[in-house]
Amino acid sequence: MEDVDLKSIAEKLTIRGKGILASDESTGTIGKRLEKAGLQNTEDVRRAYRENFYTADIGNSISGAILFKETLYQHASDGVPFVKCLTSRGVLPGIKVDQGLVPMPGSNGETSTRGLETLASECKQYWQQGARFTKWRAALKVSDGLPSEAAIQRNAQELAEYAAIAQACDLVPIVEPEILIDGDYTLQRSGEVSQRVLQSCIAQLWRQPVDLEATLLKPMMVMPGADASQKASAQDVAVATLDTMRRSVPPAIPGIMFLSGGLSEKESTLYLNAINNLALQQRKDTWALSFSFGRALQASVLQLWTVERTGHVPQGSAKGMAEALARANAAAAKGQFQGPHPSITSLAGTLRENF
Ligand code: 5MM
Repeated sequence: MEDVDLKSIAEKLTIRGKGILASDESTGTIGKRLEKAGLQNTEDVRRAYRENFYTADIGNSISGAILFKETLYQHASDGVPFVKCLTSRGVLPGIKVDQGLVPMPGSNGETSTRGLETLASECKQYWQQGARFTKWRAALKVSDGLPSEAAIQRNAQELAEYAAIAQACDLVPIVEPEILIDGDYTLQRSGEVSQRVLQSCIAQLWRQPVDLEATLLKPMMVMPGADASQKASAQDVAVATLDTMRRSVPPAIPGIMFLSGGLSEKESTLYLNAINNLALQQRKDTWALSFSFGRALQASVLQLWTVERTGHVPQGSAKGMAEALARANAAAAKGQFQGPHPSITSLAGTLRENF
């Protein structure tokens, strides 16, 4: 095995003004999205859809792409392996290594994540196949009594064990403790819960043989739940998010790569832009503050691709959308997004305003 410098991989992933494309939806999750768009959830449809991203001109905006196991072994329609499509564009291939959520016995509907038993042997195979970083997702529900301390501790411990195993296999770990958007919780409660969760994750990472300088964090931005009566502005989200990160995440961690978690494509970009603007103003850009978005980089691409397949928009439209969304978020990762937002819904809004 070659001598792997994990810190330099983490540095490449967190280079300022680029972010990560999360395209690691498991077969069930991508299936729900494809079926909602009227497409069949077959291996070739999944492959053809993902080709829109991996053969797009995204190298100036995207530093790494997280793939699902199936995708790591697939090829573009011209026969070039996806891994090669990505590396030839300067994009590092990564892999989701968790095996999904399972109910936590005795809990009030809370979950932990499975996959630790087989992780080491799988990581070795993924490295051979070209993956250079990994991702593991835990999910925490918020309500009056949740998340419980038991769920916070169990998930933090699993995330830290995963990170140690990934690094031992020469892969940079992305640690994803997602605070779910569902619920009517306030901005303040989101901050309190995020702080507890992130601090517990960091404490567990310290207990394991994990090199923080070769570890990335993938949290949710701090914001009210989707059903909260009081909405927050992008500036409110930026203030609460930066306060929480500063109180919880040591500067040794090179990058905080936010997930989009059910926000709209436009909100995700505007919030990320506000966070970076504020960090620059306050000189608190200790870490790269960037994205590891899934839906916020994909939703309009999928919509457009379904139309493209019927021949009603030119071939390549979906790929062009993938590039435009990546560019918009790369600009936001520098606090330089100026709009208009390229997503289909924003475009429709702009067009409506012009008539
Ligand atoms: C929370 O989901 C992650 C980020 O995507 P969004 O920006 O859309 O929230 C995402 O990487 C997720 O972990 C993968 O899609 C895998 O999800 P499943 O549900 O298939 O495990």
